[in-house]
Amino acid sequence: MTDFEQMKDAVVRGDREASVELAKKAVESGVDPMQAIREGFAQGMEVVGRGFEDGSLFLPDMMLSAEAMKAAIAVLEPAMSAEQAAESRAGKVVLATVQGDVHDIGKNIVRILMSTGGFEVVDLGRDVSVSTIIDRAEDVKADIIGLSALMTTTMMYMKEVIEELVEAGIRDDFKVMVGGAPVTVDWAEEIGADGYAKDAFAAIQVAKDLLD
Ligand code: B1M
Repeated sequence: MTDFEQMKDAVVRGDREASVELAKKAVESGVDPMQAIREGFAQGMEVVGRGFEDGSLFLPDMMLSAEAMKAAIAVLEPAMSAEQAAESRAGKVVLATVQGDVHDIGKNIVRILMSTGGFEVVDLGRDVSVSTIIDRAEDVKADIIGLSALMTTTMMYMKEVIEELVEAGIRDDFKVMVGGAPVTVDWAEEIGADGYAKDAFAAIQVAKDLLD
């Protein structure tokens, strides 16, 4: 197996230690860190993503793989040039579980995968008020506001965020994407969100499409 194939394999197996070792080896031997991510580690996440979608892999597998990939990126990132580091950032996302809702397991997976997908994610946590979400999105100049809700009773705060953005005259400053078990594409359309993702892997693609 080539080094890139080994990187891919380490992520597929969720082997954090092997991922870190391979990333260190890449840095020591002068391999372009971006190439190691694109042709090695990220290829592993693609395999895991497909496995998760077709039901052959499960949540714990996915989390182990995401952690292995994150650990590799942590080793590679300092070796990138300033331009590469900026280039590797696909965009800035402010992410939160909405007001009244403490469910954050799914949101945390979205955070991990979006980070590994190249996004800079500012995670505001759970049970976050509408005003805090908007204030922080403005403060950090986010490209995307990502909202998670797990209850039918809290989904309405997604709508409120969008209404408040409109009221403040800053709706066009951000793309808004929504997700969470009870959230549907119809709901996203109804409240005027820009994107909806059914799971954390889809979230990466949706976010990339929104910024294209
Ligand atoms: Co609660 N809970 N819970 N709960 N809980 C649900 C959501 C519920 C459906 C259970 C049920 O009744 N069948 C129900 C909601 C019913 C409704 O809709 N009204 C419910 C309830 C009622 C409650 C309480 C009110 C219970 C009580 O106290 N009486 C209470 C609520 C407290 C509150 O929020 N104010 C409560 C509390 C809890 C715990 C604290 C015990 C715990 C949460 C722990 C935590 O998150 N830190 C909990 C749990 C674990 C669940 C269930 C069992 C599992 C949720 C979960 O983590 N799923 C849940 C039942 C269920 O969903 N089957 C339930 C795994 C996770 C990986 O999936 O979050 O869907 P999910 O995320 C996915 C996608 O949805 C998507 O990507 C993720 C990964 O692929 N996604 C996004 C999520 N956010 C996204 C954002 C995006 C894009 C994609 O873009 C920005």
